[in-house]
Amino acid sequence: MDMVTDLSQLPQDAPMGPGSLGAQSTHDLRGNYENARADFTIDQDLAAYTATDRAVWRVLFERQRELVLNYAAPEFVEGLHTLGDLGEIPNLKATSTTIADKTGWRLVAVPGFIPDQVFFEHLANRRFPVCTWVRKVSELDYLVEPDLFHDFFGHVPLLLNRSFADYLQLYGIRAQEALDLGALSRVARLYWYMVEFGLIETNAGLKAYGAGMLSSKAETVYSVCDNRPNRVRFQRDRVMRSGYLIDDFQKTYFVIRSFDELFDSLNYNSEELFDRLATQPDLDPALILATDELVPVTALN
Ligand code: HBI
Ligand code: FE
Repeated sequence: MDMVTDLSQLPQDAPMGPGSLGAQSTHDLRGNYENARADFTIDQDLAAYTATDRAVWRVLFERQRELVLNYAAPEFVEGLHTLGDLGEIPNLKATSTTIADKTGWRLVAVPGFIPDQVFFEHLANRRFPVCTWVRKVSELDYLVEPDLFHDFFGHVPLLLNRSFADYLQLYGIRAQEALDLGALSRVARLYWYMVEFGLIETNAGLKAYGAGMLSSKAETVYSVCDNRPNRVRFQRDRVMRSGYLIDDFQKTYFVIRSFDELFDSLNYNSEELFDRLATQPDLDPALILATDELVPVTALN
């Protein structure tokens, strides 16, 4: 099959929106949930992908794999290279074996967004839910709901990093506790800022590691280089108090020094923490506190 490289050869539809990911969507979900099992998993049907799906995947992959060399955390790039050539739509079962051997994580196919408690149950058991459908041509730069490219290209490479993999499983356990305590918003913010839109300090300057950035061409660059957003040193309670935007670039990014820092931040008693946070006001996404340690943009080499 000759490769489609110029998307104008594909059927065009609606115009593109701003370059970001709006994960927590409320509109009716796109995927086909009819055949989903009780844990919301389905079987990935590799034969069901169309030529357009394959072309959209390839364009997204070719574009992002160049960008990440300059803007992504080295651990992300290392994971991406371990996954091999991703020019074709990945076979989730086959990739699962590679990941399981390294960090014990497996991929499970899902039709799209799944209920919070089901999602957290999968994470707590080292199963990462990956959506199987591919976005439309018109959604190359703006997506309301995570698709296969966001979930796989954005999230899977770091599942190969021991420290991040351990963090994400413990996150699943803490998130289940939060659900039981009516504190979903606290852990949703921690996921949003530190799994979807996190920055990490390296000896080559600030790098992106969040899936929401690294699966978005525009936000990969904006989050690392643009002078407009705030960049604040990661502090767990600060993140858990901070609201976020789902349909535009983030106003504030939080910066870690290592993935161990994320893991260590989950060493808390849920009841005590959420009782304490309940006495403190939520924070606007663009707000800077006097207690914030601001992290400057670093010129990219
Ligand atoms: N479902 N498939 C999928 N992917 C997600 O990222 C996801 C989800 N359900 C709930 C959820 N995320 C939220 O609970 C977290 O982002 C906090
Ligand atoms: Fe995501």
